[in-house]
Amino acid sequence: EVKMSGQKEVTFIMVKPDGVQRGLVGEIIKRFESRGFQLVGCKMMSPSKEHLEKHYADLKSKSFFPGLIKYMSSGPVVAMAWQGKSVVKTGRAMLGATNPLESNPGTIRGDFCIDIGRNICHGSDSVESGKHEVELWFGEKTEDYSLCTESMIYE
Ligand code: 3AN
Repeated sequence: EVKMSGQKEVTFIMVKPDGVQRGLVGEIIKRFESRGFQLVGCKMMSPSKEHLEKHYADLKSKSFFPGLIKYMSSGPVVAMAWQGKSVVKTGRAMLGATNPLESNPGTIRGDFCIDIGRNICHGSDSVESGKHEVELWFGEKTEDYSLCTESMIYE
């Protein structure tokens, strides 16, 4: 089971197909690593429509849902689990607002995109959904490195 408290908090960050196609995988990983978070799961994959519909179940009634699923199926994604103190909230802040035109410069979306339907990355919106999404995309196969951080300042 994925632990949720303190420095073991996890979030699910995904580079969407447009982010992969535009060569932004390294940039996004670099920002999370530089900030001090730990990459505990990472895979490139082409998720099935059924899997994406589970991931976006909350949005099923939205008019943009079919387009969203089509876009998310348009190429491979990079699915990642990141761990660390307040990683869910801080991760969201690093991604920027859902609509890139409202994302502040300095955020990933604020620096690299302009279209809400092509906003290059996903990040869990609560500690609960972080845990749920990491389990949905990785099952039990993420590592917990939080005991290997004695040289870091985390306490
Ligand atoms: P976030 O990804 O910031 O949590 P959600 O969960 O509201 O935002 O939306 C999930 C995804 O659905 C967004 N990342 C975006 O790609 C797409 N989306 C959201 N709102 C719209 C919209 N009005 N038109 C087109 N796509 C949208």
